Amino acid sequence: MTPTPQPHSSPTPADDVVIVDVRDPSDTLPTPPGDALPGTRTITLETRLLDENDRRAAANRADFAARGLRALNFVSSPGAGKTTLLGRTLDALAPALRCAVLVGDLETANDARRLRRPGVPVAQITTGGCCHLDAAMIARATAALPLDGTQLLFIENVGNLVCPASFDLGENRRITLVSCTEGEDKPLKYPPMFSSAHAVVLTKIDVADAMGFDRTLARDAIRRAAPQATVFELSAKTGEGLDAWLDYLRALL
Ligand SMILES: Nc1nc2c(ncn2[C@@H]2O[C@H](COP(=O)(O)OP(=O)(O)O)[C@@H](O)[C@H]2O)c(=O)[nH]1
Ligand SMILES: [Mg+2]
Repeated sequence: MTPTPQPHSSPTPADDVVIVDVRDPSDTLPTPPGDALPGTRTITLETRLLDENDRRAAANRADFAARGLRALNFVSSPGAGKTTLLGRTLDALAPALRCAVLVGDLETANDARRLRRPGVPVAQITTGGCCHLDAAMIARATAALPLDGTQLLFIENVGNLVCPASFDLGENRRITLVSCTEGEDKPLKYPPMFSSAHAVVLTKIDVADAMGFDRTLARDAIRRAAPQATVFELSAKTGEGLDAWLDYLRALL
């Protein structure tokens, strides 16, 4: 079957949100699994792809260090609460601390609009069919933002508990969110996202009881999948647990 070409949309003006459209005009629909040729050597390609990404991530990390900023990469399944937590975080920290935000989604600038705050540069990275951010996208987006003087760069990755784990963006901290509405066992089912995290944030604890969510079981799963990580339990709705999270961020500077 010949893949159908994807239409390529040009960047959409969205108030003062910068939109970095990284969709490739030649993007094609992914090949359905049933159409894959037997013996296709995808492992080599992936290795090269990740090597190239690692090289660009190292360049981003050097750029962040030269600018004196700390970059945090927020990863989770869709809907775990990344944007809500980032909004709360910006309300508490900016403008006393100089913050900037990059948000990745397949489509829309909704999250970038939600995260607009006075004095906080925001860029929406529109990935099209791509299920994760990569280091090259971050380089393009940071070049599009006025980052002079920025202390904390928050990067909200595409909602996906699998692919973003493989792509270093050059971040200084990877923050993995998991919410009480997802079940206690997700850290054990999706280990790379947790084993690569500097911090794990258990979100939506305000609804834990209503969901019949067992926090002890969840803590145990997080400890097993991410023994290296600092763990936070919080509600971005009620503010419970937020102080420890904000202290963690302030201590990065
Ligand atoms: N009850 C509750 N809902 C939350 C919390 N954080 C986020 N939500 C809700 O969860 C949904 C998804 O949140 P969002 O921040 O968009 O998740 P994202 O896709 O990870 O960015 C929204 O309806 C939020 O209002 C929380 O701490 N408690
Ligand atoms: Mg979001």
